Amino acid sequence: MKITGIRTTRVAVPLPGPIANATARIDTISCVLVHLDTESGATGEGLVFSIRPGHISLLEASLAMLIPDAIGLRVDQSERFVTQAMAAMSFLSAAGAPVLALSAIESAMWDARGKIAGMSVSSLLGRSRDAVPVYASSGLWTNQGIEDIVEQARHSRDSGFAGVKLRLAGSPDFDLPRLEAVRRAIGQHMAIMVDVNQGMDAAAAISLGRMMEPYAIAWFEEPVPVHDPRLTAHVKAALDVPVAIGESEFTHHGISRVLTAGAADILMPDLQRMGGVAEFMRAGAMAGAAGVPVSSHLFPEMSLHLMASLPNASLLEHVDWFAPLYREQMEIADGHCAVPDRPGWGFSFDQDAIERYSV
Ligand code: SMN
Ligand code: MG
Repeated sequence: MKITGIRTTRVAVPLPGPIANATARIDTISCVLVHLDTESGATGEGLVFSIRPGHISLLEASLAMLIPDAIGLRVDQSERFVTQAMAAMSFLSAAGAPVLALSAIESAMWDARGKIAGMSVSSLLGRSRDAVPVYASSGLWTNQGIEDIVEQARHSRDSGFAGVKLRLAGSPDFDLPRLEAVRRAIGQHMAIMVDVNQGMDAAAAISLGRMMEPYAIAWFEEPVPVHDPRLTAHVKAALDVPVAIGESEFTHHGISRVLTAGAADILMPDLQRMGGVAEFMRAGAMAGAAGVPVSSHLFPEMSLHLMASLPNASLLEHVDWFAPLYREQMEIADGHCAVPDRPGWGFSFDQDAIERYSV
């Protein structure tokens, strides 16, 4: 059960075309894949990701720093690994690239543990459900025209998603006709989330939030900069539409600040910024204690298992960005994604894809 080695591979998955939100433009999904070898012969898999190819060297260097601390541990000692690694990186900070790298190793330990036990990660955690409500987040970007986003939203509805996320630019003149068109195209029963990626100030966000009230949105995501969650709490208090934040926080300590500030109607922890599975579940439990539902951020193939376990889970965010790297594909129908029973994550890296996308 001991970890005998950890290999890393750099991959770049090109998107069909560039995508843009209020604060970023993305054309490549850059990842470092982690293969964790064990003396049992089972290999655990995890990954780190950035929207910026230039971050990959930093992520690789962070992995190289952490790998010696993991080798020789048993795969069931992930909490010990995390505690030691967090202590070792504390001179830098408990945030940024080292936490992302830590998450990839910890996640690979869970995958290996599941494969050795013959159980899925969700089964190891204790399942609450065998299918998780899911919304489509791969489309509806600010650099797409209105016909395009309407067509994509209809396609998501017809593909079995329970909702779609519309990226806002942060200007009512631009955003409201798009929101109206998407609502009209998909009907009243499907959820629409809107996300402005911290691109507004509080007064403008409150004003736009009020204008969006007639469209019955599921949530308004990251309306303002998140450095101080009290600013989001201020916006949330002024609005009837639910506010979602959490994806930019690191570890359960960041989530704790968000919850303490009363800044989230919906909490969106991100597996890699949490620093792995255990921290994600800790953040989820803290949200549960505060009466706040959880919607995972990115990494759908892995987050699916965490959302299957959390009693207070709401919707899984689905992006198709990582799918080309995996052999197995997510099964979506009737607004839900099925939770696989296959051991570990139940999604394994495709060797041909790794070679194709390797850089
Ligand atoms: C998002 C995440 C990652 C890259 C671009 C945009 C977005 C989301 O905030 O919530 O999916
Ligand atoms: Mg977001």
